[in-house]
Amino acid sequence: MDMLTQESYKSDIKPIFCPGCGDYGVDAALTKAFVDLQIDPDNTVVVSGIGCSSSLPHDLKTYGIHGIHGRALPVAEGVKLANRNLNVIAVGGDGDGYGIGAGHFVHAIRRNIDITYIVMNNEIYGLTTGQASPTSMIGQKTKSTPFGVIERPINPLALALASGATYVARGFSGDPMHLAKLIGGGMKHAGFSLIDVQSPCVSFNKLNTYDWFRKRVYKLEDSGYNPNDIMKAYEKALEFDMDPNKFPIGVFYETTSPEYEDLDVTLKAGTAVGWNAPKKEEVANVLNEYTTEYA
Ligand SMILES: Cc1ncc(C[n+]2csc(CCOP(=O)(O)OP(=O)(O)O)c2C)c(N)n1
Ligand SMILES: [Mg+2]
Repeated sequence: MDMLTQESYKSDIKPIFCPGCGDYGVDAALTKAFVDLQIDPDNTVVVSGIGCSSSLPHDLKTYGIHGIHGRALPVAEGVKLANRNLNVIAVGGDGDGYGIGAGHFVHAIRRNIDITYIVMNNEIYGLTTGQASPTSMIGQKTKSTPFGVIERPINPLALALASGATYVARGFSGDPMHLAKLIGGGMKHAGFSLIDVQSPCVSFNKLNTYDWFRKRVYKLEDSGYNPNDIMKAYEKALEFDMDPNKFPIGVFYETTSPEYEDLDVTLKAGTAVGWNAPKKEEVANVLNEYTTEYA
């Protein structure tokens, strides 16, 4: 097969993002990770929910599902369980994943299904033009919080760790080369991987800007951080909550643990799409069993 390039993954559809949107950086980083790993676009599915960030699958020449709000993960899990030979990537926003989809977030993580989840976290609802999201900071004035946010923000990294995550990373869309490595690491990781990306919304979040992040962001690996100690991972995940001038990015935690697909009795026998449909008499036998046993 010929070498795949950036162009191999670009569709004819242009992104809907505003000029300067952080999600362009995520688009570029994801494509770079595809090129680096020579991912086959015909064997790849990118699943999303609803939001500006969730429009990303349209821009890619892979398979894609632009689904419903907050449901990127259950759809992605279904795709993976039906055919575990596919590369399955779920993408979306902070509202989609940490708000309406928060229940799915916790349960997909504890199942450790082998999918990569990229959350474009801009600390706001972008598509609906600037309401507070579950990651908006206390005090932030938005269209839905004219007197400032009074709820404590979700800490997605700490929540992922508490849910049993096996790969937890945070990137910054202002550094797409670094982000591409985090995404590539997640795709290579066997099991669920979370890459929370700080991806500024230049139109509706005037607080968490590129400059705001640049003043605080530093790379964990530059300080010799080792991502296999869960207690240290919690400490780093909580660092910004303790010191609002420090915002670590990089791989916080990685560990090996069996995938759901390896443990499930039926799935470990092979991928579901390869199964033959049951014969008529087999279905009749099952139905018979129920009617005789419960008659
Ligand atoms: C069930 C449902 N509730 C609410 C909405 C309205 N809605 C559309 S996008 C969105 C939030 C988008 O925010 P986020 O997920 O952070 O994505 P962003 O646009 O910031 O990338 C909401 C509330 C919807 N489409 N469906
Ligand atoms: Mg958002």
